[in-house]
Amino acid sequence: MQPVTLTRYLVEEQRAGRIGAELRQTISVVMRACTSISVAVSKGALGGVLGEAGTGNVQGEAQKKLDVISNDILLEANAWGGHLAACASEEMDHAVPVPDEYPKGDFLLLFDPLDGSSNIDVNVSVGTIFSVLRCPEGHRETPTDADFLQPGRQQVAAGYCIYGPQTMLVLTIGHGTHGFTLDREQGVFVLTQRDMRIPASTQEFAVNMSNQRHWEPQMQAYVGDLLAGKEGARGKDFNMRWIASMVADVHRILTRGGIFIYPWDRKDPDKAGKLRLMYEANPMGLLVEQAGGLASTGRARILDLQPEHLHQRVPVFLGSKDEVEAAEAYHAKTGA
Ligand code: P6P
Repeated sequence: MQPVTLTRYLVEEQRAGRIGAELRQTISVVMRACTSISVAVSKGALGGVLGEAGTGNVQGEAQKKLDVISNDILLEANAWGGHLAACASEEMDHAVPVPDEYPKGDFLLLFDPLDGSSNIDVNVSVGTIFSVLRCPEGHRETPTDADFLQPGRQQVAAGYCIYGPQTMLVLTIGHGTHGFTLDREQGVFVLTQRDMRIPASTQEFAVNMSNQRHWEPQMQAYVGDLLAGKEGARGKDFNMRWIASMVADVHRILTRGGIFIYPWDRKDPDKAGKLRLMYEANPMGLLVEQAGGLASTGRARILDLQPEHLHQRVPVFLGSKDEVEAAEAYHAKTGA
């Protein structure tokens, strides 16, 4: 039987009336860009692409060469893609409208071109995260940052491509979350995990414990009880994983469950956490909720948030439904 490729999956979804031709083609353009990024990432030192680019981004972070290369690959691919009004990226201060000389469309594409890039030089999995929104009516010719400020529930597609031992693209168009593995010899993504489901309960959490002293009391109480194990309030032992690459940690959770946490910490209180709402928390939140999990700030569901600016940061608790709800219960207590 012929394998179901991502291209075939998207055509079948279009035939079933679940997406239009323009969104199908937009996702196909992102897929091809991710294949190019996978080639660049896998070359490592042989491609002269490791190390710093010598530039910084709007986040105040030093850019890796591959951050810039990946961002350029996505911008160039989508300029000719023909169905976008504008792109926005972790690596760019403001949204970039598709230039007038290129074909335009009604979608807005956001991406973190290479999330986890601090791991590149030590050969740990990294990935591209992307989110697709509709451009507000009448704004196609003059899109601005404000047009992107839509709650995550309004995403029409979201996904990531993880560059690990396998290159995999995980996608939702609002009808489940599905995993596609890159067959490098054929140059196609093949459906290998249809309808990924996150178990409701878990005994595995992911957080950077070195920030523990900076957390608010409710977070300290919650993690303290995870660490107390079966002798503690939770009555069961927990394991911990932290890859420090969101795409890799979330992929593990989509594959076997768990809870991923990047909470608010007082190291930089006005940032409200490290992760960005528009092109990290929202796309990952949609993928997780489409797989039966939950995505929360600890006090509100991420996909319901009304964004205030393009590079807004939020606390993130996502993964197994029962565990995210348990974390929310701790955060509902005033003062812990
Ligand atoms: P820390 C990578 O830089 C990233 O944005 C996410 O991919 C990852 O989950 C997090 O930051 C890691 O943060 O503080 O552990 O380095």
